[in-house]
Amino acid sequence: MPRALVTGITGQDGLYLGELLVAKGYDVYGVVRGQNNPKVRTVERLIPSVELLEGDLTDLPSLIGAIEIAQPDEIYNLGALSFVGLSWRQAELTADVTGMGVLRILEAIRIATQGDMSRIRFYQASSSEMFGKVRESPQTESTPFHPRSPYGAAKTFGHYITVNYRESYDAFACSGILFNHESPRRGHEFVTRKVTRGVARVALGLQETIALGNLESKRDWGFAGDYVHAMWQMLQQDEPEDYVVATGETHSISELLDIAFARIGVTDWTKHVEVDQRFVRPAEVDYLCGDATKAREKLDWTPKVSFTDLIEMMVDADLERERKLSENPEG
Ligand code: NDP
Ligand code: GDR
Repeated sequence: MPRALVTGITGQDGLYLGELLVAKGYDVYGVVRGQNNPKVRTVERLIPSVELLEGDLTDLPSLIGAIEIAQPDEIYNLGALSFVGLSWRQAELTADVTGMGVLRILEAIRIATQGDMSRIRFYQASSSEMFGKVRESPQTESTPFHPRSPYGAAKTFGHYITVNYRESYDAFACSGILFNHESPRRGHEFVTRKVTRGVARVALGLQETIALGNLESKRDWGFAGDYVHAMWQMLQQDEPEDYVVATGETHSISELLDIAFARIGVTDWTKHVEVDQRFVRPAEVDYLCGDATKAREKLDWTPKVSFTDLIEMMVDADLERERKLSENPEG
């Protein structure tokens, strides 16, 4: 059986990727950090066959130890401080986990394989945030980077160090430049989930308004369950390369609000939304739209879930969850 090690297994993508790898017959090992991490229970419930190993991207020995136990054929580095808004307030930690963490795990592979890095295939979770103040649209693998946040800067380092280890040590290292992808498992801090959860609570009379930042920015949003297939496909190719993964469609936060509120029968949402300066960022990424032609042609990858279906799926899941919670607040 092939063996895979996944950092960030407790996150949105870690859960979908873990499920995919188990379904494909892998022995899956997940790296979890911290003492008594409450998200571990979700992994145990959804993917009980995953073996959990202690480790932290800020701690090289723990990464070497995890690789020695798991003996993986493939490593997926999904762990990161991933919330762009927080990255200004915890810039140093973001650089350490999201940026330096990539170097540490590559070094852990180099040490554990005694320099024969090509023995372990490596996936780095890079991001469309690297394009930032975009130089061209749509964005492709060759569009120059101009990150706009400490998070974007840290991911740009992670991307280039992945490319550098491929070129320096013959590592089978791929960087997936993924555009925003969402699901009912998305954290509440990200705008899609904040909106769909807020809309569900408005529908159930649990809150009146949703406080948001910039309503004009535009994102290329897809479904996380589709995107993890592209991660796996990248590591099955003959050559390690970098790929943009995106839908090629872009929508504003206002359009997101239109679709989410329409699902509960509200056409004019203005009285339910307030702009709160606390959620406006010091520097914004105004517009992202990805060109995933290379992923389509080489990986045979296409997104399956449309933007409207994605947001409706998330509103429906939040309605069910909030209804259950209001009936039984203990959980
Ligand atoms: P989440 O925020 O849901 O998950 C992040 C994961 O990183 C969690 O499992 C978290 O574990 C883990 N983590 C945080 N700090 C550390 C650390 N010091 N050591 C080890 N693990 C740590 O992110 P997503 O699942 O949405 O994203 C997965 C990856 O893809 C991230 O790297 C993200 O930056 C990147 N990405 C995401 C996109 C998206 O739209 N979702 C788009 C492009 C890239 P814990 O339980 O300990 O908090
Ligand atoms: P993003 O996602 O920064 O693109 O990073 P997020 O959902 O946080 O923001 C998207 C856009 O919405 C605007 N916005 C708000 N955002 C949040 N979180 N909360 C608000 O109240 C709010 N109001 C408006 C933001 O300004 C922004 O323009 C995500 C993360 O998953 C990264 O890890 C990943 O790399 C990128 O997607 C691709």
